[in-house]
Amino acid sequence: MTSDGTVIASISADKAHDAAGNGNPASSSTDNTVTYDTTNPDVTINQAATQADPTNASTIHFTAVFSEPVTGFDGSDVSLSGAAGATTAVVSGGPSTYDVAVKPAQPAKPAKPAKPAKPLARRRAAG
Ligand SMILES: [Ca+2]
Ligand SMILES: [Ca+2]
Repeated sequence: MTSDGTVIASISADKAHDAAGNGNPASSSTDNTVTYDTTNPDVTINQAATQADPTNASTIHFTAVFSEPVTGFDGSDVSLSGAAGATTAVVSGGPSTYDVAVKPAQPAKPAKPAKPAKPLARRRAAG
């Protein structure tokens, strides 16, 4: 094979013969096409077209565009860096163009005060 593309197999009539000399008709198929693909999917990521910059919004959107449909791409596949300390990316969309929603690191929530234990039911004093 010399390039990426479809590979299609078919058999013309009279390529094989039975003992009586009858030749086959042309082949029929339900799916005789396979795509030969040796090209890696390139990817770009940029701030989304509608993303304000700078922004004070709590969610910041980027757009990842692959050069062909892909699977297996999720938030854990996006590397985040920068001074704002973003830690979480959520990926949606596809199969070629994905929205990457990034949330800045949340300030640690103050721990909830522990609930006081329920008082034990008082035992009735024996008469
Ligand atoms: Ca096929
Ligand atoms: Ca490919």
